[in-house]
Amino acid sequence: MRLEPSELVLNSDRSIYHLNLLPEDLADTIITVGDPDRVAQVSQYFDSIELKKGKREFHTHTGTVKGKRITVVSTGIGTDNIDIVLNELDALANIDLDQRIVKPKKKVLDIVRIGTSGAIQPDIPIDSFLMSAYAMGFDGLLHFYESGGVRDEAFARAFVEHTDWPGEKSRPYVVPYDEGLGKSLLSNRIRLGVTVTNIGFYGPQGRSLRLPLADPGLREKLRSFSYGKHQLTNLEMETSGIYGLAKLLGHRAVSMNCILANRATGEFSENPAQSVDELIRYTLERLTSP
Ligand code: R1P
Repeated sequence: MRLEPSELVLNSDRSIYHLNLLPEDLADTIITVGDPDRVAQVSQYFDSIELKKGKREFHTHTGTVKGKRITVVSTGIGTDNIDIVLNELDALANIDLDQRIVKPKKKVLDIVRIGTSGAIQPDIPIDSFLMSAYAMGFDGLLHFYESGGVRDEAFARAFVEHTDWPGEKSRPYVVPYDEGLGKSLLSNRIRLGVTVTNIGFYGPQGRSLRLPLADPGLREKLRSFSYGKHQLTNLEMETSGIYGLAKLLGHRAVSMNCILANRATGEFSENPAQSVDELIRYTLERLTSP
Protein backbone atom coordinates (compact mmCIF):
# COMPACT_ATOMS: atom_id res chain seq x y z
CA MET A 1 0.00 0.00 0.00
CA ARG A 2 1.35 3.41 -1.02
CA LEU A 3 1.61 5.89 1.88
CA GLU A 4 0.07 9.24 0.95
CA PRO A 5 2.04 12.51 1.35
CA SER A 6 -0.21 13.44 4.29
CA GLU A 7 0.73 10.19 6.13
CA LEU A 8 4.42 9.77 5.32
CA VAL A 9 5.55 13.41 5.37
CA LEU A 10 8.86 14.17 3.64
CA ASN A 11 10.83 17.38 3.18
CA SER A 12 11.73 18.66 -0.30
CA ASP A 13 15.07 16.77 -0.25
CA ARG A 14 13.09 13.58 0.57
CA SER A 15 14.34 13.55 4.16
CA ILE A 16 11.88 12.45 6.84
CA TYR A 17 9.78 15.35 8.18
CA HIS A 18 10.96 16.05 11.75
CA LEU A 19 14.31 14.28 12.00
CA ASN A 20 15.38 15.81 8.66
CA LEU A 21 17.38 12.66 7.84
CA LEU A 22 17.82 10.52 4.74
CA PRO A 23 17.92 6.71 5.06
CA GLU A 24 21.69 6.64 4.43
CA ASP A 25 22.27 9.07 7.35
CA LEU A 26 21.22 6.46 9.89
CA ALA A 27 23.38 3.76 11.48
CA ASP A 28 21.82 0.49 12.67
CA THR A 29 22.89 1.29 16.26
CA ILE A 30 21.23 4.41 17.62
CA ILE A 31 21.74 6.27 20.89
CA THR A 32 18.90 8.55 21.95
CA VAL A 33 19.41 11.40 24.41
CA GLY A 34 16.88 13.91 25.67
CA ASP A 35 19.05 17.02 25.61
CA PRO A 36 20.20 18.26 22.17
CA ASP A 37 23.48 19.42 23.78
CA ARG A 38 24.15 15.83 24.84
CA VAL A 39 24.51 14.77 21.17
CA ALA A 40 27.95 16.41 20.94
CA GLN A 41 28.77 15.11 24.41
CA VAL A 42 28.37 11.61 22.93
CA SER A 43 29.92 12.21 19.50
CA GLN A 44 33.07 13.74 21.03
CA TYR A 45 34.03 10.11 21.68
CA PHE A 46 33.50 9.07 18.04
CA ASP A 47 36.69 8.34 16.07
CA SER A 48 35.16 10.22 13.15
CA ILE A 49 31.88 12.07 12.51
CA GLU A 50 30.43 11.77 9.00
CA LEU A 51 27.21 13.70 9.46
CA LYS A 52 25.63 16.46 11.57
CA LYS A 53 22.03 17.43 10.89
CA GLY A 54 19.17 18.85 12.91
CA LYS A 55 15.72 20.35 13.04
CA ARG A 56 13.84 21.61 16.09
CA GLU A 57 14.98 19.57 19.13
CA PHE A 58 16.02 16.62 16.95
CA HIS A 59 19.79 16.87 16.46
CA THR A 60 21.73 13.99 14.91
CA HIS A 61 25.39 13.04 14.58
CA THR A 62 26.49 9.83 12.82
CA GLY A 63 30.02 8.50 13.01
CA THR A 64 32.14 5.51 13.97
CA VAL A 65 33.62 4.23 17.20
CA LYS A 66 36.23 1.46 16.89
CA GLY A 67 34.89 0.80 13.39
CA LYS A 68 31.25 0.51 14.49
CA ARG A 69 28.83 3.00 12.89
CA ILE A 70 26.64 4.74 15.48
CA THR A 71 23.99 7.46 15.24
CA VAL A 72 23.20 9.69 18.23
CA VAL A 73 19.92 11.62 18.07
CA SER A 74 18.25 13.94 20.57
CA THR A 75 14.58 13.38 21.28
CA GLY A 76 13.76 16.37 23.47
CA ILE A 77 11.57 15.62 26.47
CA GLY A 78 8.60 13.29 26.65
CA THR A 79 6.84 10.38 24.98
CA ASP A 80 5.03 12.67 22.52
CA ASN A 81 8.44 13.31 20.99
CA ILE A 82 9.28 9.61 21.23
CA ASP A 83 6.28 8.85 19.01
CA ILE A 84 7.88 11.05 16.33
CA VAL A 85 11.44 9.80 16.77
CA LEU A 86 10.67 6.05 16.85
CA ASN A 87 8.26 6.19 13.92
CA GLU A 88 10.64 8.28 11.81
CA LEU A 89 13.72 6.15 12.66
CA ASP A 90 11.74 3.08 11.62
CA ALA A 91 10.54 4.78 8.44
CA LEU A 92 14.16 5.55 7.50
CA ALA A 93 15.07 1.89 8.04
CA ASN A 94 11.99 0.08 6.78
CA ILE A 95 10.08 2.22 4.30
CA ASP A 96 11.14 2.89 0.73
CA LEU A 97 10.75 6.68 0.80
CA ASP A 98 10.82 6.99 -3.01
CA GLN A 99 8.15 4.37 -3.62
CA ARG A 100 6.32 5.20 -0.34
CA ILE A 101 5.89 1.52 0.45
CA VAL A 102 7.00 -0.65 3.37
CA LYS A 103 10.05 -2.72 2.40
CA PRO A 104 9.44 -6.49 2.37
CA LYS A 105 12.55 -7.27 4.42
CA LYS A 106 12.59 -5.62 7.88
CA LYS A 107 15.72 -4.10 9.38
CA VAL A 108 16.20 -4.38 13.17
CA LEU A 109 17.66 -1.30 14.86
CA ASP A 110 19.44 -1.32 18.23
CA ILE A 111 18.21 1.70 20.21
CA VAL A 112 19.87 2.73 23.47
CA ARG A 113 18.57 5.66 25.52
CA ILE A 114 21.19 7.45 27.61
CA GLY A 115 19.14 9.60 29.94
CA THR A 116 18.88 11.15 33.37
CA SER A 117 16.48 10.02 36.06
CA GLY A 118 15.35 10.31 39.67
CA ALA A 119 15.35 7.28 41.99
CA ILE A 120 12.35 6.50 44.19
CA GLN A 121 13.94 3.84 46.41
CA PRO A 122 16.15 5.27 49.17
CA ASP A 123 18.95 2.71 48.64
CA ILE A 124 19.71 3.76 45.04
CA PRO A 125 22.82 5.96 45.15
CA ILE A 126 23.12 9.30 43.42
CA ASP A 127 25.37 9.11 40.31
CA SER A 128 24.73 5.35 39.94
CA PHE A 129 23.58 3.74 36.69
CA LEU A 130 20.33 1.83 36.23
CA MET A 131 19.09 -0.20 33.26
CA SER A 132 15.31 -0.39 32.86
CA ALA A 133 14.31 -4.08 32.72
CA TYR A 134 10.71 -2.84 32.43
CA ALA A 135 9.09 0.48 31.74
CA MET A 136 5.76 1.41 33.30
CA GLY A 137 4.12 4.16 31.26
CA PHE A 138 1.74 6.70 32.73
CA ASP A 139 1.74 8.49 29.37
CA GLY A 140 -0.89 6.61 27.38
CA LEU A 141 1.07 6.63 24.09
CA LEU A 142 0.88 2.87 23.54
CA HIS A 143 -2.91 2.86 23.90
CA PHE A 144 -3.13 4.58 20.50
CA TYR A 145 -1.56 1.49 18.85
CA GLU A 146 -2.69 -2.12 18.67
CA SER A 147 -0.36 -3.09 21.49
CA GLY A 148 -1.95 -5.83 23.61
CA GLY A 149 0.74 -8.28 22.46
CA VAL A 150 3.64 -6.34 23.97
CA ARG A 151 2.08 -5.11 27.23
CA ASP A 152 2.42 -7.05 30.51
CA GLU A 153 -1.19 -6.68 31.62
CA ALA A 154 -0.87 -8.65 34.88
CA PHE A 155 1.96 -6.35 36.04
CA ALA A 156 -0.08 -3.26 35.16
CA ARG A 157 -3.23 -4.63 36.83
CA ALA A 158 -1.38 -5.28 40.09
CA PHE A 159 -0.19 -1.66 40.06
CA VAL A 160 -3.65 -0.27 39.29
CA GLU A 161 -5.05 -2.22 42.25
CA HIS A 162 -2.22 -1.20 44.61
CA THR A 163 -2.64 2.50 43.85
CA ASP A 164 -6.40 2.56 43.34
CA TRP A 165 -5.52 4.30 40.05
CA PRO A 166 -8.28 6.77 39.12
CA GLY A 167 -10.17 6.21 35.86
CA GLU A 168 -9.64 9.76 34.58
CA LYS A 169 -5.88 9.11 34.27
CA SER A 170 -4.45 7.06 31.41
CA ARG A 171 -4.17 3.39 32.37
CA PRO A 172 -0.54 2.49 33.23
CA TYR A 173 1.07 0.01 30.84
CA VAL A 174 4.19 -2.14 31.26
CA VAL A 175 6.68 -3.19 28.57
CA PRO A 176 9.97 -5.11 29.04
CA TYR A 177 13.40 -4.22 27.62
CA ASP A 178 15.14 -6.25 24.95
CA GLU A 179 16.94 -8.81 27.06
CA GLY A 180 19.59 -9.65 24.47
CA LEU A 181 20.69 -6.05 23.98
CA GLY A 182 20.33 -5.45 27.72
CA LYS A 183 22.69 -8.32 28.59
CA SER A 184 25.33 -6.96 26.23
CA LEU A 185 25.29 -3.63 28.12
CA LEU A 186 25.08 -5.05 31.63
CA SER A 187 27.88 -5.33 34.22
CA ASN A 188 28.18 -5.19 37.99
CA ARG A 189 28.15 -1.35 37.68
CA ILE A 190 24.55 -1.42 36.52
CA ARG A 191 21.43 -2.04 38.60
CA LEU A 192 18.39 -3.48 36.82
CA GLY A 193 15.13 -1.76 37.67
CA VAL A 194 11.58 -0.89 36.74
CA THR A 195 11.36 2.62 35.36
CA VAL A 196 8.23 4.73 35.58
CA THR A 197 7.71 7.05 32.63
CA ASN A 198 5.75 10.19 33.47
CA ILE A 199 3.94 12.78 31.37
CA GLY A 200 5.44 15.71 33.25
CA PHE A 201 8.24 16.69 35.58
CA TYR A 202 6.25 18.33 38.41
CA GLY A 203 2.73 17.16 39.34
CA PRO A 204 2.96 13.85 37.44
CA GLN A 205 6.15 13.01 39.36
CA GLY A 206 4.66 14.11 42.69
CA ARG A 207 6.51 17.47 42.80
CA SER A 208 4.56 20.37 44.20
CA LEU A 209 5.99 23.89 43.95
CA ARG A 210 2.78 25.98 44.27
CA LEU A 211 0.04 23.63 43.07
CA PRO A 212 -1.50 21.06 45.43
CA LEU A 213 -1.40 17.50 44.07
CA ALA A 214 -4.50 15.44 43.30
CA ASP A 215 -2.91 12.48 45.13
CA PRO A 216 -0.19 13.62 47.59
CA GLY A 217 0.34 9.94 48.51
CA LEU A 218 1.27 8.79 44.99
CA ARG A 219 5.03 8.85 45.53
CA GLU A 220 4.73 6.62 48.59
CA LYS A 221 2.40 4.28 46.69
CA LEU A 222 5.04 3.99 43.96
CA ARG A 223 7.78 3.32 46.51
CA SER A 224 5.82 0.62 48.34
CA PHE A 225 4.55 -1.27 45.26
CA SER A 226 6.02 -4.68 44.47
CA TYR A 227 5.16 -7.28 41.87
CA GLY A 228 6.93 -10.60 42.38
CA LYS A 229 10.58 -9.64 42.80
CA HIS A 230 10.10 -6.26 41.11
CA GLN A 231 9.99 -2.85 42.77
CA LEU A 232 9.59 0.45 40.96
CA THR A 233 13.01 2.10 40.99
CA ASN A 234 13.10 5.40 39.11
CA LEU A 235 11.21 8.13 37.26
CA GLU A 236 11.87 9.71 33.87
CA MET A 237 9.88 10.70 30.76
CA GLU A 238 10.70 8.60 27.66
CA THR A 239 11.42 4.92 28.32
CA SER A 240 7.89 3.45 28.09
CA GLY A 241 7.38 5.02 24.66
CA ILE A 242 10.76 3.80 23.44
CA TYR A 243 10.19 0.24 24.73
CA GLY A 244 6.61 0.05 23.51
CA LEU A 245 7.16 1.37 19.99
CA ALA A 246 10.48 -0.47 19.56
CA LYS A 247 8.80 -3.79 20.43
CA LEU A 248 5.83 -3.10 18.14
CA LEU A 249 8.14 -2.15 15.26
CA GLY A 250 10.51 -5.10 15.81
CA HIS A 251 13.54 -3.18 17.11
CA ARG A 252 15.70 -3.84 20.19
CA ALA A 253 15.70 -1.15 22.88
CA VAL A 254 17.35 -0.56 26.23
CA SER A 255 17.20 2.49 28.50
CA MET A 256 20.28 3.46 30.52
CA ASN A 257 19.54 5.88 33.35
CA CYS A 258 22.00 8.08 35.18
CA ILE A 259 20.49 8.63 38.64
CA LEU A 260 20.87 12.35 39.34
CA ALA A 261 18.24 12.72 42.08
CA ASN A 262 16.88 10.57 44.87
CA ARG A 263 13.29 11.54 45.61
CA ALA A 264 13.20 9.49 48.82
CA THR A 265 16.28 11.08 50.40
CA GLY A 266 15.98 14.53 48.78
CA GLU A 267 19.54 14.44 47.35
CA PHE A 268 20.68 15.72 43.93
CA SER A 269 23.99 15.02 42.18
CA GLU A 270 26.81 17.47 42.86
CA ASN A 271 28.30 16.91 39.42
CA PRO A 272 25.56 15.81 37.01
CA ALA A 273 27.59 16.55 33.85
CA GLN A 274 30.39 14.25 34.99
CA SER A 275 27.98 11.43 35.89
CA VAL A 276 26.27 11.61 32.52
CA ASP A 277 29.66 11.67 30.82
CA GLU A 278 30.64 8.47 32.65
CA LEU A 279 27.45 6.73 31.53
CA ILE A 280 28.11 7.84 27.94
CA ARG A 281 31.65 6.44 28.02
CA TYR A 282 30.47 3.22 29.69
CA THR A 283 27.71 2.69 27.10
CA LEU A 284 29.96 3.40 24.11
CA GLU A 285 32.57 1.01 25.51
CA ARG A 286 29.99 -1.79 25.91
CA LEU A 287 28.39 -1.14 22.51
CA THR A 288 31.76 -1.46 20.78
CA SER A 289 33.11 -4.42 22.76
CA PRO A 290 33.26 -7.68 20.80
C1 R1P B 1 13.57 16.02 32.53
O1 R1P B 1 14.45 16.91 33.11
C2 R1P B 1 14.23 15.22 31.42
O2 R1P B 1 15.37 14.52 31.93
C3 R1P B 1 15.20 13.12 31.81
C4 R1P B 1 13.71 12.93 31.63
O3 R1P B 1 13.40 11.71 31.02
C5 R1P B 1 13.31 14.16 30.85
O4 R1P B 1 13.54 14.01 29.47
O5 R1P B 1 15.91 12.53 30.73
P1 R1P B 1 16.96 13.26 29.74
O6 R1P B 1 18.06 13.81 30.59
O7 R1P B 1 17.46 12.20 28.83
O8 R1P B 1 16.23 14.33 28.98
